[in-house]
Amino acid sequence: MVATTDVASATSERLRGVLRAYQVDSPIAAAVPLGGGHIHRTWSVTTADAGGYVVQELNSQVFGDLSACEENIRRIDDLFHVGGQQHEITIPRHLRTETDGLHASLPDGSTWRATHRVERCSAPHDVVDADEAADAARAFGRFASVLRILPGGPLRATIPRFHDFGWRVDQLGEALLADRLGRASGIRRELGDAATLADELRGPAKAIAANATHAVHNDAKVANLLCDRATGAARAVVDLDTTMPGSALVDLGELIRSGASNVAEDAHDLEPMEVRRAVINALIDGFRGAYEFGTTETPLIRYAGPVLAVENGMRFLADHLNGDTYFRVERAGQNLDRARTQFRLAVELLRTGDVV
Ligand code: GN1
Ligand code: MG
Repeated sequence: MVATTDVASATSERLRGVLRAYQVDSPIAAAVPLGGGHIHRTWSVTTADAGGYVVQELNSQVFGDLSACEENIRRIDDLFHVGGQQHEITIPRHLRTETDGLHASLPDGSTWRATHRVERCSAPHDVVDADEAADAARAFGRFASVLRILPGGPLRATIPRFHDFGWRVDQLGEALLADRLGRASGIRRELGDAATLADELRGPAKAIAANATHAVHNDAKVANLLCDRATGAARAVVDLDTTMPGSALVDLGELIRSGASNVAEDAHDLEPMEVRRAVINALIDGFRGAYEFGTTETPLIRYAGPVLAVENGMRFLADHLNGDTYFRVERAGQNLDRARTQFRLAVELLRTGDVV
């Protein structure tokens, strides 16, 4: 019996077409959009024969070289799933097309991928407490550790200069200069905050980038983990398109940036914002329990969170100026709120940072 689907029939048809490309012929029984990410569109799909898949329409604007993503993820998928070696953390297993491709195309030109669903797991929205923080950070630390044994040379850069702090400063400058929608006059304070913080953190950001020696996730946040719904334990790392050479400090920094505060990334009211020191310490300890930083990296740990907060803040602010073309928005001013939250967070992290 085919149950009702939760998406429009046109979407359901497209999802069916994608699954057929992976030789999954059973009709779709249910398809539920998975929210969260700003970039791709994702559905959890159950077929009539009870197969569970996650199907994703890829954003080729953001990832201009989807073949680089495909090649990287194939190698990572092989590392985790071929050869029988079990790691304490895994990734969802990718489906392959008849010609052994990871990606599939529909006649409308869209590009897709599909994985087997990791059952009884879901992605947390945010970090609840220190224990969960430590477990999440351990998972990303393990992921980066496993990637150290990836055979075959460095992964390809899927988004060039993704964590190039100086370039993000320049990008914001260009957006300001163009001021395409005349929004600059309304955000003088935020532009000032961005400039001050960027000056302060340019040095540490450069030092962190100098340690970009291994493949890391590059977008390490709890929302990119799958955790067991019953126990909360982290089981799989997802959202692997940015996994490429980088610095493990960037992963730790992104975990801190996305997990440290008690308010949402797009909070409008920052009055209640607090930085949760216990969570930050747990993130640091958890990550270090699974990944060994080198001697040049250790003194930079305290800057990792602030650098990533300001980097993201500058990206949000540039996108606000550019008319919200990169980060999907659901309301006017959302990217501005995201930027304000990041700058305030960076200030708080720097202010309380010596307590580590
Ligand atoms: C994007 O879509 P999501 O949430 O996984 C972005 C990250 C940002 C994040 C901010 C490829 O990630 O770099 O930190 O939004 N990913 C890309 O919420 O740009
Ligand atoms: Mg994501």
